Amino acid sequence: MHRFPLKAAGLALLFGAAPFALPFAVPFAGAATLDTVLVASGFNAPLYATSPLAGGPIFVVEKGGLIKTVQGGSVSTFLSLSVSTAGEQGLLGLAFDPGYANPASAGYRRFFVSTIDASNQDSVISSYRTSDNPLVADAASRVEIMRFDQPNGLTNHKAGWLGFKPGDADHLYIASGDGGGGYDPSSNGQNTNTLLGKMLRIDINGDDFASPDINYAIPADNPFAGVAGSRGEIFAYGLRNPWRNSFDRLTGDLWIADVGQSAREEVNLLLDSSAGGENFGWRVREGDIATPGVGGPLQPGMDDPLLVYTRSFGGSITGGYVVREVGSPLYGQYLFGDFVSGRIWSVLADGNPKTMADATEWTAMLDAGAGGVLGNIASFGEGAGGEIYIVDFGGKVVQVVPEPAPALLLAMGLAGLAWRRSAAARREKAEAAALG
Ligand SMILES: [Ca+2]
Ligand SMILES: [Ca+2]
Repeated sequence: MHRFPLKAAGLALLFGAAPFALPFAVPFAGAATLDTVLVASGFNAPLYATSPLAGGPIFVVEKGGLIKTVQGGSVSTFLSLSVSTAGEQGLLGLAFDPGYANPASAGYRRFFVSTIDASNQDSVISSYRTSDNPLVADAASRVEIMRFDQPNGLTNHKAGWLGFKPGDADHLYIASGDGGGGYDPSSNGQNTNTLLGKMLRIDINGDDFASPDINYAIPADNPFAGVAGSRGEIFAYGLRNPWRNSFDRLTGDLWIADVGQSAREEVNLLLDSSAGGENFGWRVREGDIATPGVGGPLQPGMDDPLLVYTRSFGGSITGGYVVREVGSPLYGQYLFGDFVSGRIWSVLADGNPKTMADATEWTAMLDAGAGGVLGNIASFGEGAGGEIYIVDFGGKVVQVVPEPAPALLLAMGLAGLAWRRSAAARREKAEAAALG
């Protein structure tokens, strides 16, 4: 446990977390074993990784505005953006269009980024397209999709995650933070007339706006579409800093991990069947308690989190994924971590409320992996085959693989490929069984 103080001291506490108590160990269950292999190191403040095409490059997002690719062991720059980087600002999110590989799709070669504008600190969502070279984006292809104001001078709580729900190529989900400042001073989370502190949902294949700088439509089935005094882009609200979130690729459920203020970190579940309109409570509620100093009891219509943890475990939750890589010991588990403590756990993703007593801790096993000790967990990532990446803010990306990592794959820089291949043969059957 010696490494936790080291971690806390070494990072300018990107997420403004408070000091934490020494963690106590949560025993891990069963005989399942995991290893890691290094995807690549030397990144500058990496915040995200994904690999949308089977056998294609792994894309790594850097806070300072670069997207890099890793393929065949070599790293190159895919796109370079000018962004504001103070505090928690930067290049914060990346999502590939579901039609990225389909020449017949409007989304062919298209991807979306969320950034903080270098000139005015707005949150900005833009699209770009990849050039004829799959390792180089076409910088001139930029289309601005939307932007929204951020409070002047506040550099934290920008969230910025982007994602598409499996099977829905039209709607981009955008996580926004409360705008920052601590305790949500303007109560943005509960205000449905601002885009701050929300899960947004927009139609990126429509356009409701004559302006060439605003290029999306408000889905008619969004819960506040057409409601006077509310923003139609909102799908769910009452969020503080939903930094990293994910759709379960099997079920379509959205797992929202909301970074807490000074007492509770939380995981929320937005079911596939939801029509939206959920209120996750901030700033009235911090996790499962009244927000110290400003909060109160759970109000009608507010949802308690699926899982909370205290400062005994960490100081800033980093949401992960429900693992759907067939053959992984983590299959069907929601894997998540903590930026401050560097700890990583999983809980069974059965949709029922959990406590940390239900969690399995994987920190020591993953730290002992061939990919090396992990520091501050900035993000998790998922590849086309369901493979799981872990992004260490200190500069590296690893892939979770079975233990022991096959030596040949390590040597060839093709980590996990064999596992993926053998898994593919079993996937269809297993998914059918799970659905049944
Ligand atoms: Ca327009
Ligand atoms: Ca909440």
